[in-house]
Amino acid sequence: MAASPRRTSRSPSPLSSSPPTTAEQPPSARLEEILNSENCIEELSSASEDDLYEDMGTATLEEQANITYLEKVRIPIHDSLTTETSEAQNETLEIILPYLEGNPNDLPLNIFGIPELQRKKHIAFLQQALGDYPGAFALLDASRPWLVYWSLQGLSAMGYDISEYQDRVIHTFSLVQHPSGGYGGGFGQLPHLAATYAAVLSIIMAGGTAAYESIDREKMWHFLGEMKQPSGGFTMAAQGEEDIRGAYCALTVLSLLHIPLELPPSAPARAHGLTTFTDNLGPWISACQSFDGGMSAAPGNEAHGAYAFCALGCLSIMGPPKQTLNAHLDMSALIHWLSARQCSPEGGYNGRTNKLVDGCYSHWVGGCWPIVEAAASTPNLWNRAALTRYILSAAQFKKGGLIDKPGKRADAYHTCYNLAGLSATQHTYTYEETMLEELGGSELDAPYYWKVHGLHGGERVWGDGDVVDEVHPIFVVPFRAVHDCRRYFEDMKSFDR
Ligand code: FPP
Ligand code: K
Repeated sequence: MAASPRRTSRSPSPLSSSPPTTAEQPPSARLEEILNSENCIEELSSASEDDLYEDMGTATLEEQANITYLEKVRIPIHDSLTTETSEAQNETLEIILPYLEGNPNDLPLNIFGIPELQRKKHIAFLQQALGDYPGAFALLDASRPWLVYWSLQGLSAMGYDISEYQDRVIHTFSLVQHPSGGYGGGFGQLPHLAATYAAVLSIIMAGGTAAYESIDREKMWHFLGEMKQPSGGFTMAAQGEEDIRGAYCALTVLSLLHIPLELPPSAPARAHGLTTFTDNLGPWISACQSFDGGMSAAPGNEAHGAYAFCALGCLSIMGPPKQTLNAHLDMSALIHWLSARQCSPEGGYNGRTNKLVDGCYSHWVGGCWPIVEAAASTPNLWNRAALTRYILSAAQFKKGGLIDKPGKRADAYHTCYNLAGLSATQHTYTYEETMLEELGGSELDAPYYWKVHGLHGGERVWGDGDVVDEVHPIFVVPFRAVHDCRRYFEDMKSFDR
């Protein structure tokens, strides 16, 4: 077998989006001059393209168009005002750039000169994450359902058959199901919507009758009824915070388990005139859109990418994204905000304005695009190749697992969400109104109309060995798990009210 190609001085920089045969366009002397000047931004905007770049040589117009401005010059624009934020950004860039321009971990490279996905090492890392933890990890006790979810989802994304974990998953979550409904972090802990979300997704990934039957749906209905608030939102726990995570987690569980949309008789929100789980929810989510177009945890808070995904996920469970997103959000403001999260030249995403790139936002922001594209009918709103480069070049930990950024340690959370983001760059999904007639017209069935449309045909920097599996755009588990689960619960009778 031929040795894996190593990056040489003649290989393209990973900041160039072109395959190895394409000529690069070097910056002109005039551009270097402008970038070093005080009025850099003003001068750049008045300079013509011809002033800024050397001749593109053999690159076609199409190839030129694919190379974004900053990728061409490979020098980020610096604001001359120095702040704590700009210093952190500069320091971060210094740490990251060597990984984008070279190969400090000495990983084998794919045909585009980008490190290959270290699948075997990442699988071994997640297998370990499902094992025992030393005492110092006791503080993660309440996050146990998350550890299981992140690990199983990451393994599934890499094509690993998780059926060996089925019995353990059923056993673990039968112990953490609360007697009054919902799941806590561990045995004896109070139920919480985040733990419940992670538990239900883990259980449906494990799959099978015993797994489905381990969930007490009727008690779950009552637990979710307790979380519903008169405002339309959901609290994460009894007397807990009301935020957009709660709304997304609650609707995920309601939809997958086919729980009645009607609130249980005991739900406190009934005293305020609400009768269903979706009452007032759309307007409450609208109120979470902040002045800058992003989505915040609750009305009035700072926008954050993780909450954008929760908001879009929740709206996409309430109905077809084209309807619900356009009805409740200012889409052009949202698209503007989401686009601004892709860092250049890093290629990965940050979570909020003026903060640092982090591999987990490959999913929290990257995963918003398939949903936005289904609502806006505009493809290619984001730079998939740049995100792929960040994930493969800068977010793989040498020994296995994926990370926030170089210098950080791998964990199951960053492994799961980097891989979900990588999947989003590779696959295309469409929302097919007419697809699943068997579910036609039943409650919260919108998420079952997504169809895998094949690998993304545009510019790519991943090789065949770097492909990860499709991930359901709303529930972030394999499609199979989503459809098997809903089919199982589809004909279940409603509960006695
Ligand atoms: C800021 O952390 C992070 C947040 C404000 C939100 C975190 C929430 C999630 C990651 C997921 C929620 C989703 C569900 C389904 C429960 P930071 O200040 O450390 O990071 P930053 O500098 O990147 O903003
Ligand atoms: K962070």
